[in-house]
Amino acid sequence: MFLRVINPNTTASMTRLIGEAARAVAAPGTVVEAVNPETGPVSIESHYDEALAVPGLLAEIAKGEREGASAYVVACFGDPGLDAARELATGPVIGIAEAGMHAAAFLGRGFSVVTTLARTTGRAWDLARTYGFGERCLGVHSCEIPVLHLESDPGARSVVTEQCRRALELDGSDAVVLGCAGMADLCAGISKAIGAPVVDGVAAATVFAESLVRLGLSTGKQGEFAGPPAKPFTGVLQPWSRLQ
Ligand code: 2AL
Repeated sequence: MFLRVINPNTTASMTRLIGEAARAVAAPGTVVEAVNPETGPVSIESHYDEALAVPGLLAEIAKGEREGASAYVVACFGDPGLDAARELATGPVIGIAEAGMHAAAFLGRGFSVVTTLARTTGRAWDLARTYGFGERCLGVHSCEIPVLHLESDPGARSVVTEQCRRALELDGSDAVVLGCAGMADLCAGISKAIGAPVVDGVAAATVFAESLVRLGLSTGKQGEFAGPPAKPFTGVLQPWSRLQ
């Protein structure tokens, strides 16, 4: 099985971290290729960033199709471009927010999300409702740590850990979902520190994507998620044209 894990931001060190998290849970025989686009924002923490990350993400899906990818993970917690990615891909495409919330729903009645900046909490709430977890998501909390500071700030681990502990108490939830792919390496340590299940969406999406491939299941292609119609694109988006 060939799993293409796409970090939709362009920071290679974060892509390496994401690849390690995916490989740590992938089955023997699964080849995990962790990649990031050449074009786009270095981190995704606004609607603007998210919108402009999507062309690069879709180029990576198109490349995966040419190379025969079995499935894809979109490794950013806003799940940018997920529906468009499903139109392009033959195999299943799983977003890490979608995977993290589904996993957490197996672990208790309610879960909390702990994310980076307060401005990303609206998107997390929107996704919880879109995925049908509006009543199971009991709170979305921010750490006020920008995405790229998760790597560079030596205090980040303890701030995220304490926000997870606080979220669990305030919300009365059973589990915590980490709201950024860049938190993947913190997951096991936080779970141990707070004594509750903590879900990293990168790991959850990896295992769910593998499971769907093993079940022989992929996106329905008869209607909404059929390949996008052929048409030219103009200007800087000319390379995204659909020629046939
Ligand atoms: C993210 C994420 O997972 N990757 C990124 O660049 N931004 N999420 C977030 N809440 O800031």
